[in-house]
Amino acid sequence: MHSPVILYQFTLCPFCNKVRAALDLKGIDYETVEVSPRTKVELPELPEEAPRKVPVLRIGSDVLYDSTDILMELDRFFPNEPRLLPTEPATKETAEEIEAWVDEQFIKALPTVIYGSWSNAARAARTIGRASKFGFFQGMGVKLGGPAIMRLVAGRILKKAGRTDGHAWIQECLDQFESWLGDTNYVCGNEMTMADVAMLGGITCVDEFPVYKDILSRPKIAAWHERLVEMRRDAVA
Ligand SMILES: N[C@@H](CCC(=O)N[C@@H](CS)C(=O)NCC(=O)O)C(=O)O
Repeated sequence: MHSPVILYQFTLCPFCNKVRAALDLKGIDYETVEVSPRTKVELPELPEEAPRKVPVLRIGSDVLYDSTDILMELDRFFPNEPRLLPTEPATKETAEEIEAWVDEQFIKALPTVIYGSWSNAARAARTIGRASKFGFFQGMGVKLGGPAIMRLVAGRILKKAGRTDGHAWIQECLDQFESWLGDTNYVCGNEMTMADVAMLGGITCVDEFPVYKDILSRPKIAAWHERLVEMRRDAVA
């Protein structure tokens, strides 16, 4: 029997969604603990150098943090298939690069279309209010200011990235992802890797927002997504 696995998270945080996707796809049983964004008192003791951020994953007495590091470590704790890190060095390198790109581009671009317009901002505020899931948004500097502040934050992200249009940014990301997919089942070839898991996590995170439909309106991405969703469903069953 394995040690208990506990994921400390904000439900709406895309980085936590990456880790949940990985745990599900590998068929690992885990519990989740919802962390209070303000106090984060629920977090376990962390190494001194670790930021007080989610996700944090406890496996028995081991405490892992940072979604990318967690994905990279998971095969070591759970060597069962599917592996997140390919064994072939060149493929492993590509998987790591694309996984980093998901954090740096796709996940960064998402909030700019989630609350980049007044109506989306109001919708985001309602979703958060309803579900009490402040995490992602508060993590990005949004306190309790509602749509107006969300809009400011979206603007700030765009400016920092040297962009003006969040929707165009997302479309560029999707073009890029599609071209990497090519005619293969997964983004690094015909085996699933941490790169697919990261992208799946980011997409799942916005499933209540209009951008989700835009993403899945692309047939190649929709087919890839369906493969992963099915695999995830089978693995948790
Ligand atoms: N690079 C980290 C980023 C984690 C992160 O930014 N988490 C946010 C939530 S989306 C957080 O915990 N923010 C709380 C804070 O900064 O106080 C990862 O991949 O895990």
